[in-house]
Amino acid sequence: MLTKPNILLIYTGGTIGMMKDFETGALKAFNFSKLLQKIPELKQLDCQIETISFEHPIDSSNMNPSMWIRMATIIEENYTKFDGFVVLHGSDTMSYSASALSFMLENLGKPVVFTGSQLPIGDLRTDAKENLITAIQIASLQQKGKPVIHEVCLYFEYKLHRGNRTTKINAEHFNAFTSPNYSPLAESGVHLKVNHHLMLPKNNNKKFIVHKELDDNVVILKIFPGINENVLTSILSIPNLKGMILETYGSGNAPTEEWFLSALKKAIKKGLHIVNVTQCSGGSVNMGQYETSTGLKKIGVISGKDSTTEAAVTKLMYLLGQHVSANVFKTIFETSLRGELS
Ligand code: ASN
Repeated sequence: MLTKPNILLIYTGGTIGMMKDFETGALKAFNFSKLLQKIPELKQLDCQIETISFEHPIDSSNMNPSMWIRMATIIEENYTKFDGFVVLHGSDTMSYSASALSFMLENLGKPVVFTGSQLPIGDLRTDAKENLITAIQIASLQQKGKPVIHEVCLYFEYKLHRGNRTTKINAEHFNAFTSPNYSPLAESGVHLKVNHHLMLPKNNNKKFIVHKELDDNVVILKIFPGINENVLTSILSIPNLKGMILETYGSGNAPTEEWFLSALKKAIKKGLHIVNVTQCSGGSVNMGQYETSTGLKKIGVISGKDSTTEAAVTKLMYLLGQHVSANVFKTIFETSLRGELS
């Protein structure tokens, strides 16, 4: 007899479990046991569900690397006991967390599905029930008793995406996330359509490793017409700064002014890792395509290719935490580690 898949539901907070504060009217996280009482439908699912909650559930705007370590540790400690993991998370920083976890969990052999909602689960028009129920069904998908998905994903409003390819694009619509440079791994309609060919393959022989060293001495700088030397050099002189995500225009273009390039060059020479990602919501960095990016290429700026900013900044924290040596850092960054770039 086949046993039902075991799913661990990890509750970190987010709108999904929030209630209005009577005094201020603002939404804030509340106790998880009350959340489950709101969804009796969960009992009908063809899987066993166990739950674990952050002691103090948060609005995901308070997310940080130590909480990513907490999530990764929960998964590590429960890895053999469960067939899949669903992480309930606020939508504001969900793409950052899904990206971070994708790097921290190496040789993942089971699904980790992030989900949440735009309206609290107790709200009459809530999107939480569909998101949660389908996320659990997806985490339970098996073929010949083995999980179908072996990666960190994000499920929201009928689409399953690779987590490190996503970005939050809307604070109002239920369709809050997109994956600009990678098609959905699955779509939920009348049937659940799984795009097997887009998924990361299972790494049969390699041991599951959880990396818990993240270095947060990083910064994201979005360039804009009018950025001046004082602003740039002040940022570059932040004590102990080790990495910078430079959000550039179009296919990786930036001002060609002498002060701009020479400030970056000096910083790179001193050991700062600078990664070029585009401000555009889709497409890729291609340094050398325009004259306005050849200078960046020449001074050793790393190409983030078609990574999202969320994936790039968490990959930077992860690789810095791994103490990757300076001479291979660029090559490793420009390589796809978890399907985050093409
Ligand atoms: N502020 C909320 C959060 O990220 C937004 C949400 O979950 N929809 O925790």
